[in-house]
Amino acid sequence: MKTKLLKTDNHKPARLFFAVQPANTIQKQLGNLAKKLAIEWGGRCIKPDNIHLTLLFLGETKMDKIDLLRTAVTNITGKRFDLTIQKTGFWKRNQIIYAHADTYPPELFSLVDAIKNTLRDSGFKFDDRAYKPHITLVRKTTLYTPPETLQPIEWPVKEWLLMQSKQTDQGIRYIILDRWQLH
Ligand code: 2AM
Repeated sequence: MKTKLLKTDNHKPARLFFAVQPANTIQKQLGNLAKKLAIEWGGRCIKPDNIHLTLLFLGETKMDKIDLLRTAVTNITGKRFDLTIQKTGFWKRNQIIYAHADTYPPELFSLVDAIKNTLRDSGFKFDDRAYKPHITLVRKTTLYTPPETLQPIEWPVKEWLLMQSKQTDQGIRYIILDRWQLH
């Protein structure tokens, strides 16, 4: 599926990232948790629709590079994997509360590596720091003490996405620009 970028966007670069997104039911579950945590600990909760796990953040990308980007990654073949989200954590420096799994399957890291290698070979620049999977739930929190574990949330990951982060009057909105199936 390809979603056309809005015509009005054409004059400026788009803020892009690759991610996986859970089904609506899981987004709602994590969204409810985010709301609860923001009430309890302060900060701004992520809306359910925006709940995702980033694979690679590309940042501002010129519009004329987007087709090249899509073509470059289209031959990546990743395998399906399951995530069990059962913890929350806190990054004091970034002021975020996030959800995460105890362990992540090798298929996730292989997919991220494949995207990075392909983009590097195609001349794209990106932040190449070690990948730390996390699902941001609340921003601008200054204090949080995570409980031991949560009721586990099972998330089967069957596809990965190219997404655009857009500032709108209603806040940040994530738009799916393209998607690829895992096998
Ligand atoms: P975050 O939730 O930890 O901020 C869209 O902005 C997605 O890309 C978010 O999941 C965000 O992670 C991630 N991301 C990674 N590096 C980023 C950066 N340097 N600036 C903004 N977002 C970044």
